[in-house]
Amino acid sequence: MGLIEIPDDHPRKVSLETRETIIEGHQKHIVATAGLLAHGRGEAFDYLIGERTTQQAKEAIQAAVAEILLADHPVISVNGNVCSLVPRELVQFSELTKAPLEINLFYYRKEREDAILKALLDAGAKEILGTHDRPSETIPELSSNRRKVDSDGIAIADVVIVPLEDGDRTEALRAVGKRVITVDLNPMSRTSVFSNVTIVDNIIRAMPLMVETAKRFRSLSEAQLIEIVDKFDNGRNLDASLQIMIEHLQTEAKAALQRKPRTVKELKEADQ
Ligand code: PTJ
Repeated sequence: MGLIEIPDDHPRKVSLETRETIIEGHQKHIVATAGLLAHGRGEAFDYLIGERTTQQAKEAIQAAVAEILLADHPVISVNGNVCSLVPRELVQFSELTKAPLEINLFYYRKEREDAILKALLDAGAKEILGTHDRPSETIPELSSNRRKVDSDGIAIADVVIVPLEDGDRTEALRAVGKRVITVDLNPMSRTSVFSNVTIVDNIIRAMPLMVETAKRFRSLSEAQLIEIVDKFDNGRNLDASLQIMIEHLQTEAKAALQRKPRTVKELKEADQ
């Protein structure tokens, strides 16, 4: 994986390898140039949350998966960053939840659509919505390329999963009555705030957990799934996630001032 070899004992191995994956995705036209910048922003917020999946995020994942399993027409919106980072998990999750994958790009270019389509097919996808040859319609109140949606996908969806999304689109989807689920490391972004369920976690950690949770939750009754959705409150979830970041930053700042930086391993041990 990646363009350069990262030694196993490098303390930032996972982060550096993920960076390599995104760069490779950009070279293959999967990732937009702006996607590199979006990734850097994600890295900064991941640093603030301690590069780990919090209990809060685990609860949001459960609410998200329950909501998707309860939906009549769930759809997963795929952009360049998400396709580059977790293609296999997207396909697995789509199969487990019967939520089709729809390519929906902010920075649309035909060669990007083709590259993303190929990456998803290589990852095992059988059907992809949102390509230029598919029937489409437009979401009102949105001026970007993302206004165009698949007639059998987002157009008729009741629940849309939009990881790493820009705020305008989330607002527009809510305005046309869709429920929105996102994965976004920034708990203050407009997408995070406007979504019904926000998973404040890195997509590279969240997506495998979503797959695992979908496998477990498929055998739950409708009443059990409804109970999981009902006890989740996104406002509380965002407040708690932000609080975790503030506390983590205070601890890290103190440690840095005492010249005793803590490693991710030490943080994980402190969590247990
Ligand atoms: O592929 P395209 O053309 O559809 O474009 C995709 C990007 C990501 C460029 C576009 O959607 C965009 O500009 O997004 P934003 O507005 O930068 O929002 C991306 C959000 O995702 C930000 O809040 C980032 O902090 C967050 N983010 C970035 N990387 C990750 C992430 N959240 C979770 N996991 C990540 N790996």
